[in-house]
Amino acid sequence: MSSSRRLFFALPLPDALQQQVIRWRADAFSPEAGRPVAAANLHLTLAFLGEVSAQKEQALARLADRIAQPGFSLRLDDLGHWPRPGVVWLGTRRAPRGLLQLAELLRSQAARSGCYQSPMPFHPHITLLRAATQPVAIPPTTPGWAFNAETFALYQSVFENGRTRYHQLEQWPLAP
Ligand code: 3AM
Repeated sequence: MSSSRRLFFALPLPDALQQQVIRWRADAFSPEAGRPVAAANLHLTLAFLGEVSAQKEQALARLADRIAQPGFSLRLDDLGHWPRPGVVWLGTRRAPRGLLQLAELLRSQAARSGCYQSPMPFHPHITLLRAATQPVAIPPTTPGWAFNAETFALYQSVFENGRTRYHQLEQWPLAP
């Protein structure tokens, strides 16, 4: 029997930073602005894979084993609102080359493995609020957090009991 799972590659956020972000978010946005993403679900998507068979998942994971991209520092100094998908996001004004290269590599491996990749340009972001379809007052600045991205991971998106949860399936180091 073959099973498929809804998967994506992403950068995890360090636990301490997840907590800082959600504490700041509670003050920075009104409760009506949108539905807050749970702390443990905060991530920066690198490549969305969609519904993937177990066989294709294995193939993508083995390709990821061979990635030898360097780690990088990421400054979270940008904020924005995309009203159509209803997303309020935290991002970076200057995406480091290492981040763009890692996303490009994962996306091209995904495309070659038959996972549809959106033609929209990659806009690295961490989704903070969903269902934010009404105008939102966006704070003029962020606390300007920075963190060292030392790993990337494969996640499964699971919808259960009316909630989406992201389970980390496998993690890979970025080169020092
Ligand atoms: O990083 P965020 O939260 O913006 O929106 C989905 C989420 O992105 C995105 O993949 C991440 C994990 O679910 N996603 C969902 N469906 C998608 C699709 N068809 C998609 N990204 C691109 N194409």
